[in-house]
Amino acid sequence: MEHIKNIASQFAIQGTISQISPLGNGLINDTYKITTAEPAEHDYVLQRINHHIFTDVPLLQHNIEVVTGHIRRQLEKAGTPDIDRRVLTFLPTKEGKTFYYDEEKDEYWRVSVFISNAVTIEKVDETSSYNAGNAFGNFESMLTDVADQLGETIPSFHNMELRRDQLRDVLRRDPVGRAASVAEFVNQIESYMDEMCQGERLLREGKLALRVCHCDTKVNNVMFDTEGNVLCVIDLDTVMPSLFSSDYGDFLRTAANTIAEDSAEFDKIDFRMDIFRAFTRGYLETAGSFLTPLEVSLLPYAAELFPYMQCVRFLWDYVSGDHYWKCQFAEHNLVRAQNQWQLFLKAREHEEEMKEFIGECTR
Ligand code: GN1
Ligand code: MG
Repeated sequence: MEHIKNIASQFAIQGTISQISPLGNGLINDTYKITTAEPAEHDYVLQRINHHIFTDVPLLQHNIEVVTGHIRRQLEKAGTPDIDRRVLTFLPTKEGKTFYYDEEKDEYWRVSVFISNAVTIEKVDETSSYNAGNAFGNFESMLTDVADQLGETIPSFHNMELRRDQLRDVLRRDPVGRAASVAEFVNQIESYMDEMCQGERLLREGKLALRVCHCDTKVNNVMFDTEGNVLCVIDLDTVMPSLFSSDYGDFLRTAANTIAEDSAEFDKIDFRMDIFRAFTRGYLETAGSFLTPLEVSLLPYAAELFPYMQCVRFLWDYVSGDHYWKCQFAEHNLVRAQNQWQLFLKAREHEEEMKEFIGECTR
């Protein structure tokens, strides 16, 4: 704890630190709560940034500064009360940066203001999905006019063509001899490849543009006050320019699956239309203002794309020899890929229903 206290002292913390304790259950960054002797508005969150996944921390923090600064100004302009609970605030170090690099340990750290009397929700139901849709749509909508250039914290993160090329490349190299056993599966996947890569094609043709997206739209990345009202969106490491499909598609990929993404009970998989409807309604209420007609018409494609892309990514890792996702058993990544494949097929079965519902929402 002495080390962590020393790190905390690098930032412009107001108040006297009385306690530092682990916070939350994040798998990527290590998070601590700094409690001060002063009232709760002066508590903080200290995080060690995982620079093995996010290799360009200055770029990452630049994105976060631009995005939180922009949202803050929007809220101020709108006269929104209680702004410090509606957008994250990062503290500067003595050098005026929003991160501190500990050379000795090769660690990157940052501090943000702790949002008091706030909760995150783990349960996916119609209410939380509606609220999350509304919150992520609002987040994107506030960022439509960001002037500063943002970088990709994970280059080409949600780029389907890149994921396609990575899979094809590893199948050719076949480093652990698994390619032959998945050849039939790959054939099925490839039969949808062109259709699934239409986003990148439309981008090249100038029919779609990149937007500032959150790119990790999990239900527990939305903060609520104790009455259940949305406060803000958190976990901003993956905020970057991406296609319209990212936030909408990735939320539904995780939330609309009837089973966990690594369960092998494939016959129990369905694409939950109750969650789809609730999330879509919430999302379109806020995102409807900036989405183009083409983007709206492609929302069912986004809902199919994300299980499909995740299937390709899991299969790529399986054929690579399991270096990216932790595995509990030898075929774990293959099971995950098959699970996402089933979810993709199920989502496709609901395509017409999706279109109809989106039509009703936007009429
Ligand atoms: C990773 O670690 P987690 O669950 O937040 C991955 C996502 C995948 C997800 C699949 C940086 O996210 O893109 O959809 O696993 N994040 C990264 O489980 O690759
Ligand atoms: Mg996360």
